[in-house]
Amino acid sequence: MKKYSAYSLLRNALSHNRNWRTAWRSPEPKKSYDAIVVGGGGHGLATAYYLAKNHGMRNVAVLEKGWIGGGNTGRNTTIVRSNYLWTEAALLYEKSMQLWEGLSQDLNYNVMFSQRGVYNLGHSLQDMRDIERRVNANRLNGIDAEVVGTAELAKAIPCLNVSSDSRYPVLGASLQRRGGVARHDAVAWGFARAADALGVDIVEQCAVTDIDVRGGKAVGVQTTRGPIASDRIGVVVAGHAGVLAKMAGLRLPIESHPLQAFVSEPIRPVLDTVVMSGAVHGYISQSDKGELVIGAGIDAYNGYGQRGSFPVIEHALQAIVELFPVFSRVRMLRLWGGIVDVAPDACPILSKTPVEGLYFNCGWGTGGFKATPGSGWVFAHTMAHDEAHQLNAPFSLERFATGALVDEHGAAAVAH
Ligand code: FAD
Ligand code: PYC
Repeated sequence: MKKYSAYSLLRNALSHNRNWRTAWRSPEPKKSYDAIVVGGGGHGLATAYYLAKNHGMRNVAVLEKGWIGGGNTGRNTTIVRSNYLWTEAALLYEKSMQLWEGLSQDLNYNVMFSQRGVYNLGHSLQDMRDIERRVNANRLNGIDAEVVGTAELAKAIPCLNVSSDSRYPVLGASLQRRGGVARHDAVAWGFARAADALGVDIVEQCAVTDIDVRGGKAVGVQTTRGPIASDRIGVVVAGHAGVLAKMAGLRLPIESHPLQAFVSEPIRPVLDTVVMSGAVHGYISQSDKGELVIGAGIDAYNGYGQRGSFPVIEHALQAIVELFPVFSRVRMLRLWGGIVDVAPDACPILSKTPVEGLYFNCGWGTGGFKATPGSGWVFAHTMAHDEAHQLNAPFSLERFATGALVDEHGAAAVAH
């Protein structure tokens, strides 16, 4: 990769960036590709990157209906952790965590991964029993996890209300120190630039309008920029998975819901970790810009509007003020929503389908940002070999017929 010196930064600024190379090309789509990835979010871009890097597939296109990272990838609250209960899920998210730990170096792009720790609070005896069970399960899987009490919490997070006379008193928490946050846009841009450098065509403003199936096999897609042939198509469109499945005559066990988040005005550094509470239904961290990043549970209705309803905002902010009374005086700046794809067991679908050459990567619901690199890694393997990687074998569509669900509603926590 070319290095930019301070001098070249100045030269580019003075020339209004006329000579600044774009980070990825804007190619016209070809008539056919060896593989097509539908959806230019983090998962789709990571899939294309690992198809090229790990499996030597360079004649690959990512088709994105808007701009890359404009879906949930650019709308999420960036919490990264791998403290899931069941071994199947824990190993998948832990693979991702290990990739996060080397991602900036691998992509040669700073994704600002900050391992500032993630606390999941407990507010009742049963909460604490569930936390202890999950921490023990994590440790058995080699994943870092601790149970912490209120004295330690009060020391680590001075503005957290741990007094026993609050409505839902904090009794303790789980802590994953390797958890944290990353810069979401940078994840999309970093994967895009690295995939493009390996020859992947990233085609924005290109909506897939139909999937062509002949004799039970995928043969291509119809798009707003014309038909494109391929016998290997991976669909990675999050909240729109059901819509794309219908194009191929399939029905997925997915519901699409709005999920909201909000940021406050920027304030001085006050919170250097991530705090989540499933019981009071809110979570919070502070961005490097100083904004408090706050989120809630899903809006209960199905929909495709990237905005949510007022009661959820009120509920989440009540929860945050309960936990952090000092934030009651902070003004909120912005709010937005994304469309999340929720499966019945709160676990993803990374799977072949009854249509040969057609693969789906969806169902990450409210928690897929943390899985971005790992999801791309295993889905690229699945597409390249027409066979699941051992880490995503438990997440096939068959589980909804056999009943071998991996119920992660507990660890999916706040948002589901
Ligand atoms: P997306 O980024 O949504 O990408 C899918 C892309 O497909 C979109 O760009 C879309 O435009 C494109 N597309 C759709 N239809 C078509 C079509 N017909 N043709 C072409 N392209 C199409 N997860 C965490 O781990 N931690 C968090 O803290 C967290 N917080 C969240 C907070 C909010 C408010 C939301 C909404 C989500 C949150 N998530 C979190 C979940 C996380 O954002 C998602 O699971 C993850 O980003 C999904 O990535 P993706 O690449 O699959 O989807
Ligand atoms: O999966 O950790 C998570 C999460 C936090 C907020 C939304 N999703």
